[in-house]
Amino acid sequence: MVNYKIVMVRHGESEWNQKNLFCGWFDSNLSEKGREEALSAGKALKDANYKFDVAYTSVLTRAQDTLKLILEQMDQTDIPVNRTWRLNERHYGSLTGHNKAKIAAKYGEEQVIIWRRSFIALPPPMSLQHRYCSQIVDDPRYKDGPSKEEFPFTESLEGTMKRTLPFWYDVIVPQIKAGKSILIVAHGNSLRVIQIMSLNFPTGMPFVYTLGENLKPIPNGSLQFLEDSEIVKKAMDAVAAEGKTK
Ligand code: DG2
Repeated sequence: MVNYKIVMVRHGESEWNQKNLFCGWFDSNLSEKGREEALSAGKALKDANYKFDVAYTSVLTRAQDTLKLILEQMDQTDIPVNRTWRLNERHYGSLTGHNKAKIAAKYGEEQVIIWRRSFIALPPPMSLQHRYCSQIVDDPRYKDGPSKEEFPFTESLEGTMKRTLPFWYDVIVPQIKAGKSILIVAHGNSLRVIQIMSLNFPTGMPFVYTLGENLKPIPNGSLQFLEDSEIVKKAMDAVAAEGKTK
C-alpha cells in the first residue's frame, strides 16, 4: 500500500494570537513565543531527519517567518519556497482586530463558536471604513491575486475551502504523487480545511475522531476508521473517482 506523507505546521504564535484578537488577513508578526515555537518545530523536524524538497506557505508574515525559522534550524534554506494567498488564514470580516473574549461577551459564546467553526457561517463582512480594510485590500502582496472579484471581505470555512483546495489539488497533490517531500506552513483554518475537507469520506464506515483535553483533536491519529486501512483507502479512492469523467 502506498502511503503519502506531508508535514503541515500552523505558524508560531502571532502577536495577535497572544492578544486573543481575530486576525484573519491582518498581517500580524510572530510574538517572541511564536519565534521560539518555530525554532523548536525546526529542531523537532531536524531531529526526526526530515529532508524537504519544497515548501508552501501563505503570503502572511507570521507563516513565512515561521517557515524561514524552521528551515534555518534545519539547515535547509536552499529549498524552493512557494507563497500563495490561497493558503492564507480565513478572512474574519468585521471581526478582524476584535478581542475574541470581548466578542463572546457581547454576542454570546455560542455565536462565536458558530463564527469560528461552523462550515457555512460568515462573519459580518469587513466594511470599507473598517480600521484595517485599506491596509489589507491595498497591500501590494495581493497584486497577483486574488482578483478584484475574488477578493474576500469575509469568509466562511466553506469559502476558505473553495479557494484553498484548488491549490491543494492542482499544485500540492501532483508533487506528493511525484514523491516529493513537502512542508506546508499555514494557518489554523487553511490547514483545517485541507486536512478535513479533502478527505473523501466513504459512506457507511464509522471513524473515530479522538478529541483531547479542551475538546481539541489529538495531534497524532486523531481520525481513525474502524475498518481495515486497505479497505478504507479503496473506498476513499472510489469516492474521489466519482467526480471524474471516466
Ligand atoms: C487565527 C485563527 O488564525 O483563529 O485568524 O484569529 O491561524 O492565522 O492564527 P491564525 C485568527 P480561530 O479560527 O482559531 O479563532
